[in-house]
Amino acid sequence: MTLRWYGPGYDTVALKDIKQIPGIQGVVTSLMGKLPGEVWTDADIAEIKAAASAEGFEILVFESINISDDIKIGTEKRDEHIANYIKSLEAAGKAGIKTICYNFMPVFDWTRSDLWREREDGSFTLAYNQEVIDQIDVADFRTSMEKMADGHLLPGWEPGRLDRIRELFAAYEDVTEEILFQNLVYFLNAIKDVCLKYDIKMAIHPDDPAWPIFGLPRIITDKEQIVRLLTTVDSPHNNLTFCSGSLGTNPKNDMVGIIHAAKGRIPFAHLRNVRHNSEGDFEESAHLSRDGSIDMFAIIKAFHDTGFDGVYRPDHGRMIWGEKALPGYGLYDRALGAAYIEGIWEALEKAGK
Ligand code: CS2
Ligand code: MN
Repeated sequence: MTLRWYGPGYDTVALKDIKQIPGIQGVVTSLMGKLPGEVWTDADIAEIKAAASAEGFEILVFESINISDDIKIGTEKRDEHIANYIKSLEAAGKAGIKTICYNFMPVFDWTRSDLWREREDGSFTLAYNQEVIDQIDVADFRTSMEKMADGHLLPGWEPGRLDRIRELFAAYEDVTEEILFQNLVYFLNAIKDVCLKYDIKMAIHPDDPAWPIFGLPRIITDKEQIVRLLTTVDSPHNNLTFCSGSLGTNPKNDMVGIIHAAKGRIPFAHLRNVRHNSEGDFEESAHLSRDGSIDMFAIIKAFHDTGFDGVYRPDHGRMIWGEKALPGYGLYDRALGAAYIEGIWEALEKAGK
């Protein structure tokens, strides 16, 4: 069990507070100051490792070493960016960090229409409404997200990334789902040797929401596409980050089926719940199954049944008890989620004996 921690200067939650959550064995982190395409050096990694270990934590996963749009689009800069990515992997591998989470979503990472939807109990949560999204001018979208973030950094929406939004949209004009998929395969094949050398597991994060938005292609949204990726690049370095909250945005996704279909190639899992309110509208609920639409017990049981021995973390949490933090990444609700998940796991372990 881990918790995501953004590193010194980026997170509002302190490691010494994470330490007090029962069962947390390590942290998942990133170099938030790096743009996609830039190299992570040995010194950069040593610095963040030292910051974590000063509070007794090991870094178990890098989430994420982000992929540049040039790699996703397949521009003439792609090979240079891949060469940089290989250098970053080399540095991670040498530092003993062997699970790398990333995503292959064009332009935007996870997307919400509201970062502060108030729920009946007075908590605030991240929510998505398709009609609201459909009315947004993409060029203004970044500004409205940043306004909602109220001075906090949005994970996945790091500054600098979206400066060229119109240009980027134009660059994606001819990128179909198939081209995007082939560019992902190209990337995975190109980094294979360094991954095998250091026993690195690349673990792709599903698209969130799990359907195309703003006319941009999205390709990691359901079981069929996940299985296609795992079988097309059938190598131990090509794996899935299972995210119940992202795959669960589509009520049709059979999540237990996805866990079984991945056949052990899930080194990293994100556990959170969503509530479907109506067609095209959902909000992130508490982790507890009956607060949302996802059967969290069934998912955790599927991991237990398949002998999961990877890293997991409660993904986002709501803002409760007046906390102000990075949207989705406060301390309190994620701590409740961690305890709930650990409770289910303990029950499964003991019932199985
Ligand atoms: C998060 C993502 O929204 C989520 O589910 O886990 O921001 C995730 O960190 C990235 O997509 C991984 O690259
Ligand atoms: Mn996730």
